[in-house]
Amino acid sequence: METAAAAPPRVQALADAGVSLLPAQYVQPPELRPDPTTTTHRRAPTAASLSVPVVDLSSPGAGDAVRRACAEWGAFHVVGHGVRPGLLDAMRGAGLAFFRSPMEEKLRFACDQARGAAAEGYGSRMLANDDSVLDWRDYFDHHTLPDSRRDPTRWPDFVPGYRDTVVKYSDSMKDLAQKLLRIVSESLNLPPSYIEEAVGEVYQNITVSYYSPCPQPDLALGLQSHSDMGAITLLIQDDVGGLEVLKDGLWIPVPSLPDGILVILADQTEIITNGRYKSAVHRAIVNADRARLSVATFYDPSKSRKICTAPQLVSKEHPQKYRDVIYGDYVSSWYSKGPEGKRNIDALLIEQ
Ligand SMILES: O=C(O)CCC(=O)C(=O)O
Repeated sequence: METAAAAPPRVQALADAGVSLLPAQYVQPPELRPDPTTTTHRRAPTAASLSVPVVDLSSPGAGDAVRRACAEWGAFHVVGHGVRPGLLDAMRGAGLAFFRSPMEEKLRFACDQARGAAAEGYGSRMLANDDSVLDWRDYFDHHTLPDSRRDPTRWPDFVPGYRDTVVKYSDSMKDLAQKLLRIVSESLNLPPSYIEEAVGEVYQNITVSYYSPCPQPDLALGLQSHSDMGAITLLIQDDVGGLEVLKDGLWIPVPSLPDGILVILADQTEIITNGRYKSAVHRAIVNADRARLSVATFYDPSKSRKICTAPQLVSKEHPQKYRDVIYGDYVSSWYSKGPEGKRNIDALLIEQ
């Protein structure tokens, strides 16, 4: 949440001004830096054999591939997903056109501080506490579903076709997320609609993130390490690179796949599946030369929804791992303290 008194400068404005030293608020503590010599988790060598799986949803083996990818990674690319490639490019293009527009235009759509945490609009800081290290990132967050939250007049009016593109993209990502949740449910022998029903009415946000070139990229993070709070996230990015997923203690770079969409399982899916499927911890690193853009679409429960583990997945061998939780309480705890490099979900662990 941004507050008027403490609103940080837009990262893009700092980068455009040509700062040569990273301002102190953006300097990560040594153990969280991407620098391989200081970081707690090592980064995989560039030519690592480990890479995020790719699942062709149009192939007959898709269910098995999804099962493996969810159990081993919590993140995977999908191709053969049925979303028109032109729509992915249009969404990336709309986001880029926004961030390349003059600052005074962008500021007309700045986050409204009075609306509290995760306010819709153009922002640069997610957390309320002033002492947290800032991400080297600006973003535009759209509230897109349910329809009652969707107000395109809050989205940029100066990029031709922007609002129409976001609406089409939102609808298309909702369909894909539901298709994926059905496959994920079935892969655990649950009824196909199980996870969708456990999540209830979908609250969808679309966040376009823009990472400007950074003067000292080894000291900063574009987006600190975290897992997503909701049920499932669908992410597209450009060809610059910077997204990393944590796998067995190694940060694995996630390249962009032409026409591919990255699926990231989020915390509520881990709770519902009793930890059989993990939410994926990920972060974004930055570089000195090229700006990077990503578009994340979050599929979340409503704040009042109680999320419970599927009883079919609890047994003597698999005792219930997490306490039931009201989603709004889960979210509030994140916004008051931030991920601090830890998983929010660990606070719900039941002692065995
Ligand atoms: O920019 C990226 O690749 C990551 C974005 C992300 O993790 C988020 O918006 O939560």
